Amino acid sequence: MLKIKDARVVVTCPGRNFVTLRIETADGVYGLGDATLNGRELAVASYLTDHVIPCLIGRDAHQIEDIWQYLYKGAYWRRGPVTMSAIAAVDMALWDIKAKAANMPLYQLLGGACRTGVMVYGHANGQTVEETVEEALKYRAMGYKAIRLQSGVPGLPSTYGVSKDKMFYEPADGSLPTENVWSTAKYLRAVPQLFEAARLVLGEEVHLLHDVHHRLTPIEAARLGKSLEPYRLFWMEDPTPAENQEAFRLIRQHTTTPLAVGEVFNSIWDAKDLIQNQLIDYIRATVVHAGGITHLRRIANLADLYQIRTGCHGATDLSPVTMAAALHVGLSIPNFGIQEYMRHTVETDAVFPHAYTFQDGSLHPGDAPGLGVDLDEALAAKYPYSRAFLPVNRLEDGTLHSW
Ligand code: EZ4
Ligand code: CO
Repeated sequence: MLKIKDARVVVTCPGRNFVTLRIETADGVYGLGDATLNGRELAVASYLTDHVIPCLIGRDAHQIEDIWQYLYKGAYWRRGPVTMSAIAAVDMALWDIKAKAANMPLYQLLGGACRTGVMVYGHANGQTVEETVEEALKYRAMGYKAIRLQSGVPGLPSTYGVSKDKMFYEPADGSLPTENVWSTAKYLRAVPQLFEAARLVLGEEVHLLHDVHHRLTPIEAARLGKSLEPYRLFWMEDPTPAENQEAFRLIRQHTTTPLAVGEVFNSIWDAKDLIQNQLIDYIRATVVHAGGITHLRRIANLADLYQIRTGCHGATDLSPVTMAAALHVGLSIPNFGIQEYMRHTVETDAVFPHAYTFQDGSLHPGDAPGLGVDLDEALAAKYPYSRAFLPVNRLEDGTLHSW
């Protein structure tokens, strides 16, 4: 019995907001879990502090599965991003504790390494095709084997995922939501030109990815996938929203461009039909937003039956604690595909010192016991919470968009 003695939530903003759960056991071993839900951070902090932590005190930290079931089934109100991020934080912290108690890096407890490292992709973005390709060249020079390309759309003043800041940028950019203008017609004209230019300059070797951020209808997405086939994308991400999982059947019928979906999923039930009908190629559910290591492994196991691989979300709003957890999972499952890796700022890395390292286009979680991430609470306290939102999208006539 490894008794949970105490737990608390730490909110910090070293350039962007992070919510971290710290669980402490009676014999002094502690674990960390990420609970960051971009733009809705304090909702999860309250869920943990007001509703979850009181139920944890006195329990056996070793009973990870039972505690997961207790929090999921016991709440009566199942699923949803707030609930599942809170459960994820508890789950991560408990795995961290168990692996520290075993004096092993977590991936060893998860079955050991299946590969030498976890291939990652970086974000190249620019206002123009030329600028984006130039950014991609920088990533290639750093050793990246896979690069996501997002470019400004001619005729539109701003585009989500295309920022003035290059190597480091934040998806949440305003204390009230900023607004972008969207035109599907302009976008569908621009994207094939970007990838045509990119292949000419970057050649065939490097993997190229693109994120549509749920902006298209299924038939528009089908057309985009088809028009990108000559450039052999590694994947086209979130071409259309997936509340209606059936929608992907139509896209699938029209294009061989591989599909990646699921960064907003919080449960295996969000992905069940997509996986069982083999409507996608990569599942993007993440440790923090999909119920922790325990639940993500369940999703990955289901996906493996259908030859679907993982491609976990890894933007900067997922803290280094989630990144470490994703790396331990990615290293140890048979059907790992790729891991998104938007680099955190120097300020964030200082608040979360970590053992994972980047080399030759891959990350390795390192061999420190547990997750291999710490939280410098004194430094974290110097960065108070600062409200921030993701931008919203409107069509040129003002209609609120995204689908
Ligand atoms: O919009 O992390 O693939 N990456 C993405 C990200 C997400 C943000 C949401 O919080 O789509 O930029
Ligand atoms: Co995305």
